Amino acid sequence: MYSLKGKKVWVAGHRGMVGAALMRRLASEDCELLTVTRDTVDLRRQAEVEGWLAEHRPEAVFIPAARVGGILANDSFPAEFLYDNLMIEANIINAAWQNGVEKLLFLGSSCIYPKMAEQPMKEDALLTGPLEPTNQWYAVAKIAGIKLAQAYRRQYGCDFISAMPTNLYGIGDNFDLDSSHVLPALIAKMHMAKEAGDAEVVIWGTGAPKREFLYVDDCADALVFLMTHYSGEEHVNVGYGDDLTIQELAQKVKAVVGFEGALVNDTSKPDGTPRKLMDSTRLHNLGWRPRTGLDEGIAKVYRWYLETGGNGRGV
Ligand code: GFB
Repeated sequence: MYSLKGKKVWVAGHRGMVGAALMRRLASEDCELLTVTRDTVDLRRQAEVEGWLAEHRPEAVFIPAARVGGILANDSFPAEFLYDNLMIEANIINAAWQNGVEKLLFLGSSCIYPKMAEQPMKEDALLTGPLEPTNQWYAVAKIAGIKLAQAYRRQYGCDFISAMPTNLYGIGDNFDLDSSHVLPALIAKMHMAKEAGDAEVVIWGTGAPKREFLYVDDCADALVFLMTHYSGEEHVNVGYGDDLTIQELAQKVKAVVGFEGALVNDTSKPDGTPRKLMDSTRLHNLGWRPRTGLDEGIAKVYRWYLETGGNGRGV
């Protein structure tokens, strides 16, 4: 439906895990990739975003740029998770309209759905109930982003769409234990415990919550697929199709890393949403499927972690 061939394509947030995966995926499309670093344009500053878009005039825009983090970071920095994400998406979407961007894809998150949403969660579960308190700030910002894309489509006829990925993981992830998501945290914790010969590793919460994990390069492939095959007001779920408990995930990571000690639960830490499995039927019906299984994905990330230390310096 929309061809990227010969187009100027801006990946806003190209250094993040999803942005970097999009850059890898788009390298095989016949398009010109535009990027800008934070030193040049702070996406939270309207004048900087407007000036950059007016000068560089991208034809297509992906917005993986966001302040992101795991359950503790979301719960600890509500102001930044709400303000930064609202500003980033509002600045880019409005400036994209002003500058005649042909197609824009906004990226949200599965936490936009109510805490107790029926499982698997369909797109129409949005705004049907209260949000999970630990990440309500981030969720409200992402819901506003969906609504912005819809509003510019309705009022100005802009071809702006939204994709809602499930929990993502992959190379380029954040391994900092205070701000990371669970999968990279477990890799880092178990690796360090193995190296130190520790007897146990702490798992936050009860280990009972269930999560669905999608490998980031599969997500990037789905985003390019939606950019080129989907045009509509409704956001589209981007999931893997299966979930598992945090305890089961910890066992998988333990096996890949080769940690032989015990797993201990710290129930003073929050569990968050009990379950958030996406219903990705809409995306599947459009013709897209994920490729990377969870075991294969964890092994890839651990290899990358060993090579880079998760920060480019080596372990
Ligand atoms: O990945 P995670 O931080 O985010 O946590 P959410 C998922 C589950 O893993 C929670 C547990 O039940 C955590 O308590 N967990 C166990 C751990 N050990 C650890 C650990 O060492 N580190 C971390 N981080 N978790 C986020 C939202 O929710 O998901 C964001 O806060 C966003 O807004 C993102 O939506 C995708 O899945 O709970």
